[in-house]
Amino acid sequence: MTDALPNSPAAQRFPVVIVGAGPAGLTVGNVLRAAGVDCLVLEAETREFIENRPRAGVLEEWAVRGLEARGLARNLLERAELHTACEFRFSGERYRFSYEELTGRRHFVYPQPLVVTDLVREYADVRGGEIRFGVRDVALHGLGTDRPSVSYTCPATGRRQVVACAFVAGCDGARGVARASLPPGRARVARHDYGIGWLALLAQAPPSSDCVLFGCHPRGFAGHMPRSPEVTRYYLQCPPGDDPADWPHERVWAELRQRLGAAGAPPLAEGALIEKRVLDLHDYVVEPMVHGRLLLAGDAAHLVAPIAAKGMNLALHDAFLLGDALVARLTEGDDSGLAGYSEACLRRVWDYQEFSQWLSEVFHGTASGDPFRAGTTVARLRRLFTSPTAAAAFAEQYLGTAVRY
Ligand code: RFL
Repeated sequence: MTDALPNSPAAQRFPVVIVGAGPAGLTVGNVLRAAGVDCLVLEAETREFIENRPRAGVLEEWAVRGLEARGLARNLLERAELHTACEFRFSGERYRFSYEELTGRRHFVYPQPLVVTDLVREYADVRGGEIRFGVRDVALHGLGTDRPSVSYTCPATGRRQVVACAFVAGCDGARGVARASLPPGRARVARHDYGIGWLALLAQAPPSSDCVLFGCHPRGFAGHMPRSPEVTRYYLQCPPGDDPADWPHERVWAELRQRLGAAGAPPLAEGALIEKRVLDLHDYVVEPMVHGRLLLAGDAAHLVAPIAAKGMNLALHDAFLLGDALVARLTEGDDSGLAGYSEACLRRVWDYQEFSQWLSEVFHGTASGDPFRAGTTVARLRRLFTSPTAAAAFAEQYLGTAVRY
């Protein structure tokens, strides 16, 4: 962050500048536009790029209802696949976990590129929101004052532009500029490194099951996540920092067959691997999520490794609260939403982080090389299928259905 730019003629003014057009930023923008609040979204990539970037695919039902309530779920409700169960595979057997029977709730499977495509269209084309793509070198100024501003280089002219605003929504993900703009010592960043890598794969292949599969195998974890009738996401545990080039087609499918193998399991439907990258699993949480006039949301504020498929859901939770709080502040002068914003978000964030850690042990314990951990991991897994209380607790956390956080 640099100091305010009192002498720079601010070419433009918007009540809110939103940095980043991911699920968080676009949802905040849509909520503001629906209430007639002007805002500007600044996005480093092109529209085509963000509409095609493959990532998440699982939405929790409360998040879908939140989008629906804000008029943002029409396509999603028409096209998403509804999942009612997941399946654990361990000790050579298949264990189906029907979470809908326990909670009455489902997961909605709708790839993130479609979520983003719908949100951009609604924001820019329907609600008339301003958005600038391909901006470079975004910088935030005067965040500790009541006259912050945002500057960036315009891709068309190469000129620096300054936008004055009342609030900056930092929604620019894990590698953005917003978190980096927090003055040292003003926020605590808590980190957790799992010391585990996941080879994240997208296969041009139909799903091999009607549900998510978790293979908890002594060779390492393997996951199967249906994305669409043509595309399936797979994960393979690997050493952190592994080179995806060391995972040719044959090796990937041989490992997936082994780790997801179980008595009576149908063979995997194989296909070309259209994405192959190694994720070093880690989490972080920024506390508080607010500094002066900068309000962080989504991955900019907290990263949760994709172990429990929670990141996009948390980004939407933040965005609902932030959008509503900004509307209340800017249309009615009501500050209470903004005052409670960080704490309200962080309660769910920490709960989801704890669940991800718990699930990480379930996924990775049998491959830890430590026979004691392997034994307790299998006990955890078995408990899900022998204890209705343990099953109910798992279902509640997996679906994010707790009454309070
Ligand atoms: P995003 O989606 O990263 O959007 C941030 C946007 O900001 C832009 N940007 C900038 N713009 C201007 N100036 C700058 N300096 C900028 N720097 C960055 C970026 O181009 C981008 O468009 O953050 P947001 O909105 O907070 O959304 C978070 C989610 O994207 C993320 O949590 C999920 O993808 C996590 N995740 C999953 N979450 C789920 O809920 N369910 C899942 O099944 C799930 N699977 C996943 C995942 C993440 C994965 N990756 C990325 C590790 C699977 C994978 C493989």
